[in-house]
Amino acid sequence: MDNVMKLRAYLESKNMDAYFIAKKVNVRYISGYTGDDSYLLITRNNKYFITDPRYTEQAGQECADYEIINWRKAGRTLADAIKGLVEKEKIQSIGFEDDYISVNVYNDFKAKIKADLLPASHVIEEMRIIKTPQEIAFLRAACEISCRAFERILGDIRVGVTEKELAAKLSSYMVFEGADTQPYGNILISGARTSLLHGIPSNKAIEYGDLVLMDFGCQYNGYLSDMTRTVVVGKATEKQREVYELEKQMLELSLAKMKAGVPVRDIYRESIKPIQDTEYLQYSYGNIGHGIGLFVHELPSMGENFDDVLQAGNVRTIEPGIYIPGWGGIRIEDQILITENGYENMISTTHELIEL
Ligand SMILES: [Mn+2]
Repeated sequence: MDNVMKLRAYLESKNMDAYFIAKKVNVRYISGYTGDDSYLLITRNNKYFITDPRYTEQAGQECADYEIINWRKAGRTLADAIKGLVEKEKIQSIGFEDDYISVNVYNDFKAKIKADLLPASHVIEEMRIIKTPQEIAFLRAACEISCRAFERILGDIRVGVTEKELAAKLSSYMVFEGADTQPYGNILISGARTSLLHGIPSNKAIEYGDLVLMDFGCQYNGYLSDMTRTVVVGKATEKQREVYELEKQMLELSLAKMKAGVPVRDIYRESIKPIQDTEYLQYSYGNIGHGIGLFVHELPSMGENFDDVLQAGNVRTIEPGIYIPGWGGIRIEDQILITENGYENMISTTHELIEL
């Protein structure tokens, strides 16, 4: 069953006439369109691609089996264009992504469209949880590109270079290795700043003895990789080595548990075993992974507060970490395909401590 058929099966099950899609990655997932600022209205029998003149040519090429609507021509606002389709198709109910549509757009829809607007978020997101073989191939390729870029950036990390310079190089290496050119907010931070879970690369220069934490990834045909490695510039101190070893055990125990059918809470419990009775437990974080695909943080999440179970065909990251304010943080992150009997690690880079 293709994605549109799956969505139509959902419409039927909910007795809904149409579904309106505005999230960029959901538009791409359903239609294959790779551009911006476009919307889909999928009815039981028709497919409408709603965009503006900047994108009509591209939409015609990428979504040839859709009827392409230029909303700027059809009316004053997006709602005017949809109003016309609702009348033409005699649509009585439309599901929409209520976790995304702005209040502004919603109010305009409500005022103009004579159909029930039914909040129905996460419909496409739920479909995206199990990856197809094609999606898995793209995700694997994105991971391989990141691993090659990591090998290259190691040669550039030295005293005096700034975090920003290294972050820019790392991004360019991924493009040279085959990634899409879409920007991606890579984290490359050093020294005590590594305790910032999502720190932003700064003008700080690398110093001898620094931890350098790189949490990065790229996009390949729209599909993302996400990996983290933490290295030491020079010789690791005793404490750096101790924390690194604990972190590595946290990751590897989590990996060993990965298999379809395992509750994510069990993975979390496994992950904290090495630090359970140590001072470091307070420096860990309850979320240790997330689904990944067309979007970097997608369903399902992984951590102490989630009830779901690993399923074959999930692609997830696993990234426990230890973050000590004022001292620094260490994280290792891999991207995993869950299988019936275990997992495939899409990230081939070593877990061993790298001293540069
Ligand atoms: Mn991640």
